[in-house]
Amino acid sequence: MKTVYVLNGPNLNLLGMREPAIYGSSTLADVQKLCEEACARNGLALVFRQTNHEGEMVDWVHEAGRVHAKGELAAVVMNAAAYTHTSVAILDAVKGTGVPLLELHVSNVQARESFRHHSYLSATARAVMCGLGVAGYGLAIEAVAQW
Ligand code: CA2
Repeated sequence: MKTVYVLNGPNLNLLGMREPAIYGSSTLADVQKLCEEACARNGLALVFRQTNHEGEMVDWVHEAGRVHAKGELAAVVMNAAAYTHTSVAILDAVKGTGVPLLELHVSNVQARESFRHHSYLSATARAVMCGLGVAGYGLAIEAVAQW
């Protein structure tokens, strides 16, 4: 059984508690449940985490890289949140480990402020999904199950 790492970046612990017009009313716990169900449907194991710290995200990509090296990783599905737009360190971790990455955003970042239009991760991601709300997490798992 392969494992999907679903890694969430800063402030996503606030999901469902603020800005429902942009991010909806589901909480991160709801998202985790949705991911668990999608993984169960697709015969995948799930590692689901959230961090507010860039270095911790880097460490988790390295951990996923070790799983990848054993041939046991389906993919990393990452909503790097604000780090998407700032983090060369996370980009380097993805490049350095060679993990297959699906970059995910709840909102349509291209329809928002211009500083959200650039992603350090997109060029190294195998796929990018945005604007589908939290349903995107389930759809992302359905997609990577075919990788
Ligand atoms: O649309 C997304 O998923 C984002 O990755 C969310 C990030 C934002 O910086 C990206 O540009 C797009 C923000 C995550 C913060 O989430 C909150 C949720 C509820 C209330 C406040 C913040």
